[in-house]
Amino acid sequence: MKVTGIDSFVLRIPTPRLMALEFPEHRLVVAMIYTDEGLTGLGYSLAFGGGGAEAIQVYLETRLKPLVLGEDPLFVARLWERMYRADRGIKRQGVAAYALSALDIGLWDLVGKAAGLPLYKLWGAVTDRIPAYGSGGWPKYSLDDLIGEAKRYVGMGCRYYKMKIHNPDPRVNRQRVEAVREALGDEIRLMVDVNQKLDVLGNIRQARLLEDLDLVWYEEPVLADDLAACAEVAQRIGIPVATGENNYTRFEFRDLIERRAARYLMPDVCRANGFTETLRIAHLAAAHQVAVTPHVVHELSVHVVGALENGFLVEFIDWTPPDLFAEMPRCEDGHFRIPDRPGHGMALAPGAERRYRVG
Ligand code: SMN
Ligand code: MG
Repeated sequence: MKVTGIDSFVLRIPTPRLMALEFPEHRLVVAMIYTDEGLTGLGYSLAFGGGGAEAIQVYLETRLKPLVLGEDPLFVARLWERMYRADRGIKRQGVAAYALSALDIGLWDLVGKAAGLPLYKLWGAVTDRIPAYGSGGWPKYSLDDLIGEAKRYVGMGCRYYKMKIHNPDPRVNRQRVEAVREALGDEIRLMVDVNQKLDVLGNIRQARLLEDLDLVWYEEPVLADDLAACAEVAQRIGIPVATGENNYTRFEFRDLIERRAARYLMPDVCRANGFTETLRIAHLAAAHQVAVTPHVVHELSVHVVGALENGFLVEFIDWTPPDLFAEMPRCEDGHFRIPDRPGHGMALAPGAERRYRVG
C-alpha cells in the first residue's frame, strides 16, 4: 500500500454552553490520509481551547507530510521515527508533537482498516468496555454549574468526577470540592486538577486541606517541565498524584516513573506523539505498576485502555457537537463500549468539514 495524498485542515468546534464559560471554541487539526488501495485514514489532534491549531497544521503540512507521502502506511513505526527525528535542531515537542500525533493516529487507522480489526484488538485486547470519569468543573463555573455538571455525569452512570481547583485561595477550593462531595455522596469518587498552577509549597498547603476527602488523585500540581518538583509533591502529600497530559515522550514518562512523580500517568494520544508513543509509555508504566489513564479524546483513548493490563479510566469530556463525527461512543452505565469498526472507528460526519472548516 502507498500513501497517495494527505489533506490537512483545521476545524473550528463550538463548545456547549457551560464549557463556553471557559473556552469559546476548540480546534481540531485533521489529516485525511489517502492510499492507492482506496483505504482512507483519519488522523486528528485536538487543540482544546483552540490555541496553536494553525501552527500545528502548518508544521504538519510543510514538514511532516512530505515524509509520509509515497510511503507504505503499514510501516507506522518507521514513519514515526522519521517524523520524530525531523527538525531536531528547531523543535522538540509541543506543536510538532501534536502534528506528529495526528499523522500517527491516521496511519494506525489505516493499519486497522487494512487488517479489518479495531485497534484495541489489533493490539491484543484486554477488555471492550472502559470505565469513564466525568470531567470539567472549570473555575468559571458557579457552584450550581459545577454540581449540575457533576450530576449529569453521575446520571450517565459515571462513578468518578474530576474538577479544577484553580482558586488562588486554597480554602475556596476546599469549599467547592466539599460542596460537590456533599451533593454527590460518598459513592462517587472525586479527583482534582491543579493544571500546573502552584509551586511545591502551594501544593502541600492545598493538598493538606483536601486529604480527608478520599480523593482518587491530585493532578498536575506543578509546571509540567519540572519533574523534580512533581516528584517532591508526590512524596509530600497524602493524595496520589496524577500527571502527564503535558508530557510528550517515553523519555519524559520514564523520568516521571523513575522519580516516582506520579501513581497515575495520563498521556494524551493527540499530544504524546500518537498511539505509537502512548502505547510505549503505557507498557513502560506497566513494568513499574503504574496505572495509565489517558487524557481527553476518549473516543480514541478507549482503544489504548482496551489493550492495557494497567489501564484505568478514560476521561469523559463531552466536547463534540453531535454533527462532528458520524458516530461517537456513548457513555452507558459509566462505561464506553469500544467501537468494533476497523481502525479507531471514528469518521467525520457528512458535511462536518464544510460546516466547521476554517478558511
Ligand atoms: C484539560 C486541560 C486541557 C484540555 C483539556 C482538559 C484538563 C484535564 O487538564 O485534565 O481535563
Ligand atoms: Mg488535567
